[in-house]
Amino acid sequence: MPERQFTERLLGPEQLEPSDPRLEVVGACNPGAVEYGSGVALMVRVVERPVEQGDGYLPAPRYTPDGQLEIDWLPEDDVDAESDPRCYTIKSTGQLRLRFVSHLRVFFSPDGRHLDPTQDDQVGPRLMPTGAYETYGIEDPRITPIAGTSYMTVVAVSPHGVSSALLSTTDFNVFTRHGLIFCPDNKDVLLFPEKAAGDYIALHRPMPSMPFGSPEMWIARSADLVHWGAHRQLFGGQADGPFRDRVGGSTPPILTDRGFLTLFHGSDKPAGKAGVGKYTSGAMLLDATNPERIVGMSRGQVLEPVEDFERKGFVDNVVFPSGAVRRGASLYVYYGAADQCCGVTAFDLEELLDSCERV
Ligand code: MAN
Repeated sequence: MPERQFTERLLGPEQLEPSDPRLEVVGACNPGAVEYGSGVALMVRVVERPVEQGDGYLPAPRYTPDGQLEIDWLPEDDVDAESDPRCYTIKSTGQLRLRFVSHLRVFFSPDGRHLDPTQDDQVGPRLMPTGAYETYGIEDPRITPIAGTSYMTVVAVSPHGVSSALLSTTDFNVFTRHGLIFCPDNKDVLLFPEKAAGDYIALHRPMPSMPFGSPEMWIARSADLVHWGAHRQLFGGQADGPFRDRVGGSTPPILTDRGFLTLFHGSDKPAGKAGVGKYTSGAMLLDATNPERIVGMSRGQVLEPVEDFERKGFVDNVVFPSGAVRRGASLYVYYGAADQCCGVTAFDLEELLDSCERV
């Protein structure tokens, strides 16, 4: 495993005010990240849950399409609250509700390594859920700089399923929404910073409801970043090991002299077992001219939960990388820890590349 050069807990929920008095902040995690001026712009997923608890009823928050917060009360005896700390399963319908809602918030780290949300110049606007596809929130932003604009994919969660939307900005103040680019269920959409053979490229993660195989990452092409085709399976389908329960792209690829470098994540929960498993990450190198071809893979994982704040939190044992920024000879990796806070760690870029074996 390549050595971490440093690890910092960058931001936690206790440092943030809720967006509504009916909510408390329980997570500030899974940050998108991009170089911005001499520092780093971060888009943080802020996770909030209702403060009030009912007698015999469980609160499930949602936003109306025009952005108003509503709290539904689910009769406790019709709810499985044990299987997953993130969701309730309604017994009578088999359907899920999230226990929380998520929105996004901009932060600026002057050195990429520290953040002080009490400083006005380090905090930017909130991006709140809106429309029919974001009822249960927007999650897990990934930012890719393309020709001077920051393009951001977000996971949109609603009764229609888990889909992925595209936004863009040049100043992290005003955002343009480009709508859904991958329909349900699909998440972990990562855009490449450069075209290949004239096409924009994205990694994505379809989540088939019929389990004919193990989870997979896919790759697609587009002429305009909005309409995607040429879909192909890229990686995954492992019935055993650290990525058997889930596998998805994590950090938007960066172009190196050995190809596109990207971190991916997965969970090792054995089939049929309750809980969410341990989330760890591997590194992958894709050919620069033909990114459908994997040219290198890390031997084992490059990141796993070791620090206290990575092992204990809202969901234990989760490291979930979501941004990577080159700083000198290092690659700074921004990640969600235990679905509760943001961490940043760094690798020597050459060492990380060396950890990828040719395949
Ligand atoms: C899923 C998503 C992420 C979350 C991880 C770990 O992949 O809900 O947002 O961080 O699980 O719980």
